[in-house]
Amino acid sequence: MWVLGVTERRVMGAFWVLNLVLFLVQVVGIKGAHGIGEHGVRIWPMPLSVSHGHKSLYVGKDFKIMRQGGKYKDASGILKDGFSRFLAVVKGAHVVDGDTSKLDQSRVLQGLSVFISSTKDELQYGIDESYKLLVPSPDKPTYAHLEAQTVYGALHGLQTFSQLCQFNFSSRVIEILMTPWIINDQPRFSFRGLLIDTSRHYQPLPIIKNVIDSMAYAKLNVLHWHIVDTQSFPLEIPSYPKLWDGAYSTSERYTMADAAEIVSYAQKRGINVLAELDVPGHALSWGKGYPSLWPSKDCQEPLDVSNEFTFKVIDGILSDFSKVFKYKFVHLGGDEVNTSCWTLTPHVSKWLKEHSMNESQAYQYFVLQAQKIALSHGYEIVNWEETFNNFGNKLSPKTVVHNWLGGGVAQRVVAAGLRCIVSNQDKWYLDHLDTTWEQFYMNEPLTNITKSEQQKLVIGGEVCMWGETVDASDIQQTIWPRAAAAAERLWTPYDKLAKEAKQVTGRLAHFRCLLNQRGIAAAPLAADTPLTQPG
Ligand code: CP6
Repeated sequence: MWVLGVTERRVMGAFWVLNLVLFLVQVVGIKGAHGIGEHGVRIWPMPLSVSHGHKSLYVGKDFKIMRQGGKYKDASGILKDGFSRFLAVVKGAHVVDGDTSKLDQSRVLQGLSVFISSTKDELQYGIDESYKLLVPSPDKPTYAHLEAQTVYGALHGLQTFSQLCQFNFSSRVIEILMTPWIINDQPRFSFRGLLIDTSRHYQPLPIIKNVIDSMAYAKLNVLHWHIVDTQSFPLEIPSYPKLWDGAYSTSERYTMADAAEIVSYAQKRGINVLAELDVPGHALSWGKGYPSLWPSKDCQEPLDVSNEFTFKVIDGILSDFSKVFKYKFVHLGGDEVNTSCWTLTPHVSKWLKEHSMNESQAYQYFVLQAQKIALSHGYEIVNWEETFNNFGNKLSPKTVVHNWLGGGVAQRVVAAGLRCIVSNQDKWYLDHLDTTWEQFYMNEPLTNITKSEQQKLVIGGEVCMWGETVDASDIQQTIWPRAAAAAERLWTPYDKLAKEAKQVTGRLAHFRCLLNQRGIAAAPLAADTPLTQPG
């Protein structure tokens, strides 16, 4: 327990000032982000409200972060780690050798005080991600202030703060232009996702971590990990250890400890991991280790609906998942199911007759069985939209329907009272190399959804980086900058979004440059397609 000195008391006092100023900004409407030119505010995604002045500050050589009051104690070090990451990305690889002790101290920012009111640091769907940030104009002593409900809101605040900083090559120190900054921010949607697919191409762990880093820069908060599919089964499942016989090779695999490491790495950056088990289609690789999961040796997909063992294996996998993947949702796929193997295989077709089911009833039976198993492990469920299109009224009320086809299913899903995630393939599929960043930016999740209680059921959206076209060599340049365009759509309030994508070109170009400086291989805006493509 420390005793507050003069400095600390001034810092604490600043919280009242911060709140008063934010109040004035909101009520009186002091100049906000509107009307600030492209060369002014360069934050991506644009916050809820931003105002700024015209004076510059230097970031002190001994600049430090301090928790000031608040209940959060940072026992797990999330904030401390976040802060050192932020300092590293702001410095880039530059040698910051400027001695700020010789500068006018009223222009040197001594530190950032952070006030977090919640003690909890469980990362979960729907947590408060808001923050308020005040960077003062020259003063003495000069401290910036960040206030958030949760440590994850504070990380977003650090992220924004880092985007205000730049390296000054004449003084060789970090500077912040256009102070004071007063920023009040929170996301529009709680689910802001990116899908990666480690079945079509194995993605090495450092690549996945690099993707997670880049997501945090754009304030995306869900890594949808499409782990396994027809082509390969790279993940270890302790309950059924032969499943990863379906990996491409003995080295293109993840242990459960690797998966836990990814989850923890993501959590420290405020990112949830949504694990997918796509059943009953897209699961051929499972039969490499356990051939009885196939209807037959020559008809291998979808999984054998007539075999009790199929559901035992799903139960084992989801049981193992639940120890590592702590997000409240699991994704059970359910898309693109071609049931012809079921009717063509004698023992399966006999089973269908005995149970008086046709193919589509068997598809429904399978999906609902898998839902029951997931519910028994404490999960809520995400399913691709075909499940809703075929038997929407039978789905568990705990289902979130994941749109991907055209045709505006979101409208029908929310009218039926279910939740929805938007990923329409004509606008938000990153593997569609000819979809431009402008199209990503303009894709509006609430199109034709006007009632507020229905709008609330659209929990967010997700851009999808299917793995057929990308491996470790080009995944980042295929994701970025287009994913950033969607990230702003999902973060920034509707009335603050540009009405035409070209209005944000300069700011997005700046963000993609920032990604490059931070070691993310984001492609240029003008050429959205990768420079190289795998054959
Ligand atoms: N894999 C899985 C895929 C796709 C889907 N599910 C997909 C389909 C069409 C396009 C892109 C991807 N590769 N499991 C659909 C949800 Cl264009």
